[in-house]
Amino acid sequence: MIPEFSPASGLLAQLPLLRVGMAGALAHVRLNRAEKRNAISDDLIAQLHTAFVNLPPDVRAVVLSGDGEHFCAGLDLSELVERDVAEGVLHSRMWHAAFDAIQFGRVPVIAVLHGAVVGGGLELAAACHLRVAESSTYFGLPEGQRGLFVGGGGSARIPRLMGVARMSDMMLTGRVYSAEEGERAGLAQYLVGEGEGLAKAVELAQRLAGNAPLSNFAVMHALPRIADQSQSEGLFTESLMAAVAESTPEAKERLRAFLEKRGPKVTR
Ligand code: 1HE
Repeated sequence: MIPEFSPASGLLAQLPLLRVGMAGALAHVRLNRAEKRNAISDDLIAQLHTAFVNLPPDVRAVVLSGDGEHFCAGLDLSELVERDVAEGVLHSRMWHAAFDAIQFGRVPVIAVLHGAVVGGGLELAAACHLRVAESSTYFGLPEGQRGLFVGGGGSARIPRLMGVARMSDMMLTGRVYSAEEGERAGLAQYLVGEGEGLAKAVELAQRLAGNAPLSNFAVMHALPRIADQSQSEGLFTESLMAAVAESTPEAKERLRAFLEKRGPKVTR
């Protein structure tokens, strides 16, 4: 069941290109630029950054979605025209900072996808920790057709979801993946019917919010770094992270609960 999200207060209420709602430990961040298909302007990228570094301390998981017919049409092409090289680098770095705040923030973020998830919209989705795709979703990287390259972290993140070969194909040929194809290729982890994405994402977010925060943190921060390391370094990082996680009072209590028959069993 989808809880009643009440409008956020303070700074999070002062970001007009977003609509931020709160329900207990969950925050719902909605791209609020449907008339431009949620195209990501400089203002929108700045507001996303601001929102994700200012989540209230009681938030333990975030659901991110887009208002209107499409999740996100990518970079706002109308702002691109007259940028010089230095401005281009800084612009891309601004996106990196905002999307790093999502991927390497404090809490997991679940994206609800529908309609177009293209260009920078797919880069945004790839910065989230889980993706739920409704059946109308389609994925594209039209940068090749527009004379551009990805600049929002896509070249680093998207191959980690689907592989370099599939991403190259999308960029070189303009191939578009349907929701089902995207799910099969690793762009989404859950496939649901139209209009069912938010309920699914909320159900997942509630589950994540019930995990020990340090376990979520380890998955978000250690897993992608270990994937970047050699096996030897990765195994050492894993040992350190495991020892930190299992030494917390919360982990000890959860283990005790299981041993005393109070904790949940793993069931199908
Ligand atoms: C936009 C944008 C945009 C829509 N920048 N204004 N992204 C793209 O190449 C995708 C471009 N967009 C589209 O292909 C289509 O707009 C959609 C398939 C997403 C939606 O189509 P539709 O028929 O629902 O809407 P529309 O009529 O095309 O657009 C409605 C309005 O949104 C219209 O403005 P209006 O003032 O004429 O009403 C469009 O101009 C505007 N709009 N998309 C600016 N992207 C960090 S690097 C990342 C590099 C990239 O992301 S490249 C991929 C860019």
